[in-house]
Amino acid sequence: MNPVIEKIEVMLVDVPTVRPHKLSMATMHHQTLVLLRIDSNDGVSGWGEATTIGGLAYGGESPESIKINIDTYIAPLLTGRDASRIAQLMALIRSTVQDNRFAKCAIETALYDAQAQRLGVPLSELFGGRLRDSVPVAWTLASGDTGRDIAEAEKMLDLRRHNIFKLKIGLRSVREDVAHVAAIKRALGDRASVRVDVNQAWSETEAMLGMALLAQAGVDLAEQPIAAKNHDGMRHLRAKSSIPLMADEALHGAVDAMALARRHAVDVFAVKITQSGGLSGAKQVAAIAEAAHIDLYGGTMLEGAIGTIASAQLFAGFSTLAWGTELFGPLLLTEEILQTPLVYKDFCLQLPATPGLGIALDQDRLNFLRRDKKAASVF
Ligand code: MUC
Ligand code: MG
Repeated sequence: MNPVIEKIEVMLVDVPTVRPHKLSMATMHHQTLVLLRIDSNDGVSGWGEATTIGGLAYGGESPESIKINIDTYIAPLLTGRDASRIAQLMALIRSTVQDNRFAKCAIETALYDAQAQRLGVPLSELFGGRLRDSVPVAWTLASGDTGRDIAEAEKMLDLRRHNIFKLKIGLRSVREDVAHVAAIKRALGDRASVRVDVNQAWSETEAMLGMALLAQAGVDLAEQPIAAKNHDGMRHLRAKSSIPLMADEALHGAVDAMALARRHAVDVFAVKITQSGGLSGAKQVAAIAEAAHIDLYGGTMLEGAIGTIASAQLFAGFSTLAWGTELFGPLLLTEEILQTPLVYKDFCLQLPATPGLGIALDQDRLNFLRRDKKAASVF
């Protein structure tokens, strides 16, 4: 008998961050995890995640809109249907629901988690299998203070947790930002790879100056310095820059990947399962990158453990992962939602070998943290 979908539940879980996380478009003091569970009548439950950054500051889906859109439009479409026909279910959603990439990602992840559990294999095996059992993980330095960022980086190096650091810039003037980056690179030297993420904050002329100064400072990579839609601008920058250019916000799935590849606009793709509309979409982005000789980086929307390990399960199968990943989301949060935390060691995130996502949620903790179970939210 094929499993039938009985219930789809979306929960918003507000968790404080370990310190303020300053991006050019928002300063985060907490993260709102958007978690989703699909229960079927064979007793198997699958989990997915649709977490975004900064409410509506980063993209067009907010935690609240994701929940209401799934509850109102997507869950009723799926309830009562065969949970094992994932391609059919996703095609049905795509034919009825425009956009909503994060919501689609959470649904698809939960369906694959459950199906992999039924088959008794890690989720990675449903996407072609693993080439690696761990992935390198960068840490983002975004306290807004140079001294604090250097101390944080030193601590991560001592712990052998991270030796790749992404610095968030774009709030101050180009020269002030580059001075901050250069001081950190000087302090860390060859012990670490230092990269920057401008989150679209620069104009083309600012980026022209910024990229040149960053190259002199010894920075290895610049991520999304200018507006996501400015593909020609990225192509101009790339042609002039001596350091590689990475697309992040510019990449919302395979169509964007194709457009960027055709224009030779960037050197690296930051692949995100949410931004790609799910694991299958992210795999398509990676395939386009491979065909176009574009390097890959495993990106995050600062998800918690579910989205993080789902991403790792996919990235473990990418033919190359030249720039590693930034799957550190759970480490930015003050609360653990798993019975056994994810394993970060030797600068990498280790992949579980157990079926599905390979994680077990701490239900009591989750119930305690859920926004709908709280008298008042953390805001
Ligand atoms: C982004 O734009 O890359 C990833 C790491 C981080 O600190 O912010 C995110 C979003
Ligand atoms: Mg980015």
